[in-house]
Amino acid sequence: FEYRFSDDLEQTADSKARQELWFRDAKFGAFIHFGVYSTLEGEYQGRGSDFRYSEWIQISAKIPAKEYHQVAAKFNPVEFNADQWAKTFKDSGIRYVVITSKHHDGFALFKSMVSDYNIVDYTPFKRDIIKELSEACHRQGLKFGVYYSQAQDWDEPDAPYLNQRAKLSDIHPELPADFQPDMDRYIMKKSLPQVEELVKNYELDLIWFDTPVGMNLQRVKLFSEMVRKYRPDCLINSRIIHSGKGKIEAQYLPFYDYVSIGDKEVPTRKLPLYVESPDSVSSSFGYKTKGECYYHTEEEMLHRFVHTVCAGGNALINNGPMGSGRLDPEAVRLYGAIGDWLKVNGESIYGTVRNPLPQRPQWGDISASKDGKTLYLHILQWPESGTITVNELPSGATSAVYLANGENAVFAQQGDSLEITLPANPLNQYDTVVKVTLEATADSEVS
Ligand code: H79
Repeated sequence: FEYRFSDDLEQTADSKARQELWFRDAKFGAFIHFGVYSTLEGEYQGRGSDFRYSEWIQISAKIPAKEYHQVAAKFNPVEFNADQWAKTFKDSGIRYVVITSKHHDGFALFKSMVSDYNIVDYTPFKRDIIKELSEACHRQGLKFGVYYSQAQDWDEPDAPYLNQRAKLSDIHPELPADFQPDMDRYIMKKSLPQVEELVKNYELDLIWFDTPVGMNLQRVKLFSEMVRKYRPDCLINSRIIHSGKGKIEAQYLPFYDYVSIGDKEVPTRKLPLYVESPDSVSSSFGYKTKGECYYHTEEEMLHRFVHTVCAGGNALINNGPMGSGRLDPEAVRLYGAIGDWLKVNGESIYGTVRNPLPQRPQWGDISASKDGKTLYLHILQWPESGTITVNELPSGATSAVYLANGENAVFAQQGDSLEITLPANPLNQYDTVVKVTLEATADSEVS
């Protein structure tokens, strides 16, 4: 499942300027799925673990709202420590953080006057997680954004969509049989006012909408204009209207700033707009220990990240903290592996642009400096032959250096091909980078 992009698509000048403030250079974000569902770990009274995503437990286990409220009322993540989270992200080379301020279950992690179904008013914890984390991230020099489920809200009968698996009457059995959902009523009473609270009360650099079922031009305008009014520099993702697949339509381009591709989709081709991949360290977004669940290996995680950057995008890699408020140690370990690699090879990632050459090589991928004079060859599969070839170069190379140790690489040129003779073993376990300087520039800009 992929987007269909037409060739004439171009973000507005305003959106490009907003991207260029920090987003295009940042490349590596931490996504955080944290909420009531984190305490259930993918199962409720023996039910629901067959769904891949633990944050969907209310639907997979068909938990009536009244019962889910009781779980929410006990949510008490006493080990939550915003400064420690922010420092862990910072130490891993992460440049921005996006946390679920309200997922589809409708429960807010911030103090809200609009609905008391929020962490401050509804739980013994009483602390505003969004406030604490935004401040801690900014203290660490990280950009900060929130996820907000604008269209779907399982706690609100007027929100349009649950899932084929659960009917409205499974979650809200108290409703009269002839109840007619009214999405505009939900938007005007809860989701738009909560977005206003978020942009007014928190220093947001980005807002991440999701699952835009029922959205249309008029509704999109309401949300987009609300964000722009209070925070003109705040980035908006494309899920304000697009689901992560289907067609990108030009009429909506003014209302968001960049494209979120599909969940856990790794881009493998050049895309005409700047993208972000919402990846995750595991098969779920929320913390999950019950039923089917796997984590990526360090190698997979790093390769997914590198391919995303080389295709012209950011990787927003998710971790699901535990219900106790502690970060998932496995996520911390995987972030750390990327971070260790970035300490040596960060030049090949931050501030780069996508592969300017026509092909993606068999042995890995390629990123480039903005001026097009430097190519970074990411050797992801160490070749048996002991050599790698780069084809269709725009000009000759003047030098080739391993980022791992600063030593020169042995290279030979023939026509527009460059061949590098490699040492016996990789210099970095998962990705050895060769920095190649060109005589002339290669053009790789995305619109
Ligand atoms: O927040 C994460 C997901 O919960 C959310 N987007 C990311 C960032 C998301 N919302 N909707 N969807 C993803 C698409 C719907 C997927 C599902 Fe299923 C199909 C949910 C239920 C059926 C696959 C099967 C996932 C769970 C069971």
